Amino acid sequence: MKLAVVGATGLVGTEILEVLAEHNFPYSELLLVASERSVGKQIEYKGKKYPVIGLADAVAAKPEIAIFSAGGDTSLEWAPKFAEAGTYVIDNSSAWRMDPNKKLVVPEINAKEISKNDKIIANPNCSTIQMVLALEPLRQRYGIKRIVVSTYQSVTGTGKAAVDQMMAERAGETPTMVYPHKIDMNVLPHIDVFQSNGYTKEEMKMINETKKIFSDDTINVTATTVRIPTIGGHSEAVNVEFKVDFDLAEVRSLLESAPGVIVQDDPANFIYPMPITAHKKDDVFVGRLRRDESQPNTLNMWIVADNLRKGAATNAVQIAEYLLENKLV
Ligand code: A2P
Ligand code: 11C
Repeated sequence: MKLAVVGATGLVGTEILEVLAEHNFPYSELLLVASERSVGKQIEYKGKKYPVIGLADAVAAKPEIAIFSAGGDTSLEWAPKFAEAGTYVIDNSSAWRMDPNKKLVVPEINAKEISKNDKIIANPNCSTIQMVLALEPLRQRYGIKRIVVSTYQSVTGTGKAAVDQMMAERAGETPTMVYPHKIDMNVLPHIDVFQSNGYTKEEMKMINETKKIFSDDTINVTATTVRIPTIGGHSEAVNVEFKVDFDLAEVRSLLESAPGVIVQDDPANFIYPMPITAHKKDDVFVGRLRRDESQPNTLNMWIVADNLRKGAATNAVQIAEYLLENKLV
């Protein structure tokens, strides 16, 4: 099994390599791929040195699986070339997510949709993944009418240059600006580009991807996505209205038995999910479970996950594991 990691020098690519190692992912050959700028550099991984190769050489090597995290333009141009060579592409960018012919997969929810013909499989946006994973057991039991979500997102979602901006500001140095404003000691109600309807692209991703993953266009979703000066993970305040009433103890027990979800909800002892404790973990953490007393059938919850892990690398590696376990490769 030949495995390619495209974008291996980037923030998500580096995280993918970490997750592959932690999961003992089986491969016979590992191809580390980046832009022409990096070709020839060496990456040390699990005690071995790997040369960084270019995309054309990687396609020619016909890997069985390629996990892409090199931006939408690279995916649009190169994913079809890998697919033609018989490679399964698991793509972290937004390039293919809303293509009606491509599957948008969170393995715990809808991996069963994947067939032999799905050579390009899309990984959802990080803020969508953690929300839908935590909502799925509740959706199965009560049905969802409407979701109102506000996010508090880590600068790692923007990439290394954004982390550098925040750290330079914190150190009193002159930063190279990635955001239109200072990010340290600040909060930006702005993630990705503004659309003509007044929402940002990040907000529209949460709305549209949620409907696609749940295969349900009737779910109403509205979102406000916000960047905060933290690393470690994205946090989300979610207000969810179900189709029928729920029992809070049952909600807790459904979440406790959901795969990939960990309940941290003991306010008396100040236990609730936080980015600092979610950092480098594969799971999605849920807490602050409480009834919305202003209207029927409605729950408030707080959801935190490491956006580079379950929001990106872990979800992609889990899709690759699904392909192997189900003998699609
Ligand atoms: P490189 O390091 O050679 O630029 P990040 O999102 O953290 O900036 O990472 C982006 C990743 O995508 C990096 O590994 C980067 O490689 C890779 N990448 C960017 N543009 C291309 C391209 N045109 N072809 C292949 N890889 C690319
Ligand atoms: C952020 N969610 O936190 C973005 C990063 O569509 O995969 C991931 C963008 C995407 O800024």
